[in-house]
Amino acid sequence: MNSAGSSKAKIGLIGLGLMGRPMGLNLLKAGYALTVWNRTAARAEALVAAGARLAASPRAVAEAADVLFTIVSDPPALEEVLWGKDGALSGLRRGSIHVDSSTVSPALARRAAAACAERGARFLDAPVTGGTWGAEKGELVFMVGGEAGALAEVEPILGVLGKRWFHLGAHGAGQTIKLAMNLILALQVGALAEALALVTGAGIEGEKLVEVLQSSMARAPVLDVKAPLLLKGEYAPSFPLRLMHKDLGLALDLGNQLGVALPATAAAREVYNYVKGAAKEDLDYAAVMKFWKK
Ligand code: NA7
Repeated sequence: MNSAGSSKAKIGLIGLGLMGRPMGLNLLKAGYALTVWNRTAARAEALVAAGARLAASPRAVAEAADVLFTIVSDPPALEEVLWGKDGALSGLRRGSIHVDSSTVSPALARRAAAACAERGARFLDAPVTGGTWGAEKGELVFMVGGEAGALAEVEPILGVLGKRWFHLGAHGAGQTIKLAMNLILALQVGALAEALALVTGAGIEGEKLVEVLQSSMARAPVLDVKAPLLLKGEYAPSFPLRLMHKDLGLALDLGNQLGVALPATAAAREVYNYVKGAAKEDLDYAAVMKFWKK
């Protein structure tokens, strides 16, 4: 087993947003040596106080890491931290493994994998589900594309961050499944918002719909978490609406590339787009309800 797969591999982490920060804290708690970088350096403070080393650039993180994690917002952000000035790819160690847990396009995952291979490193696309709650509890679920051998080497680390991981195929497969899954979550929460608008428009309390719904075949665990937010109109971001909007766009792009029609996704994106445009602050995607409160 090489250094990437050793029990206490040196870990790098780029992206200390809502997801990256709790993930980093769990790695430190598990005793891993952690080097971090974030575009806005102030967001690294909690991790540095907990024992992480703050690097000067993505490149410096990669130089220090046997296993490099990235979890940044979107495709341009990943391109920036990998290929930008002092980007991580220029510092990747031979034999290291780069695990990208951002949600980006499958095509970008394949480009990153090829760039890693040119530098003698391996790549896994490993987007996650579970939101900030899952990240804090170490209960994320990883959807993985890439070589099974590389996955086997990082499994001890995934076990600190999450409870399950699925090897889904070649590079890009993890991102493809993630986009399909988020499409379903966006539609489920959007459908609840639409149904609540109908029910409350008829003068019936929304709570009554949720109670019956969650006792029926139409029950969805995501609604256990999101329905109370829709009913109360409280939308502090756990999974931000701007990121769900981005994922719906990525799913539509993929559908276009594959010639697969996604009419329900296209309609849902219009609704999320309206709320995103009208929002004055960062909101959870449960705020899709605001479409009907305008
Ligand atoms: P957040 O909380 O919005 O955090 C996004 C992170 O990405 C944060 O560290 C940002 O740095 C970083 N970012 C954004 N754009 C750039 C650029 N251009 N260059 C470098 N770094 C950048 O998102 P989450 O943590 O909730 O989610 C992360 C991913 O997981 C996302 O793909 C989700 O869909 C799933 P900042 O602090 O703003 O300087």
